[in-house]
Amino acid sequence: MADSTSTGARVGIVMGSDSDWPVMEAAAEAVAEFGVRFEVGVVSAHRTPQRMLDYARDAADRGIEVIVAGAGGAAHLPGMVASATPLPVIGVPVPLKYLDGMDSLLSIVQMPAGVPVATVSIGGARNAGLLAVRILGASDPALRGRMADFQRGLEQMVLEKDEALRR
Ligand code: RP5
Repeated sequence: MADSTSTGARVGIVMGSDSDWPVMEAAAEAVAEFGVRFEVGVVSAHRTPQRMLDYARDAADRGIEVIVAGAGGAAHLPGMVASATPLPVIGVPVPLKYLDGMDSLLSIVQMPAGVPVATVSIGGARNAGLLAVRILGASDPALRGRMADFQRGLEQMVLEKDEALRR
């Protein structure tokens, strides 16, 4: 992963395996739509535990403000990252071949009190990216304004679809 101190990345997007990328790419796309810099990397809770801890412990000092963490199956990455950083962590349950992602969801969502992970829906990487932007927008009025514009766009889209369907 590139050094976010030099890249200016504000959002860290990590996943347990490169096989998660087809799902997690939507988080990166959402963040990019808002012009927010991000970094992407594979950090496995089970296969590279030390790398995961190093990533989580260093992220804030490197300028990362929000972490999006996706994993599938025994999806311990988001929770373990949250245990080792004071930053907000958004968990994305990645659906695998079996169990339709329910295993991923339950592995991420049921955190012990004191260690929160904001869990999105199964495969909900786009919403994870949008939530990261909203979190940054709480202290960044320009970004908050872009999110409000985006929401008005959603509303307009629905109104146009209604108009096209109306009989
Ligand atoms: C998890 O195991 C990863 O997040 C991935 O969803 C799953 C399978 O990984 P691979 O065997 O495809 O590398 O840790």
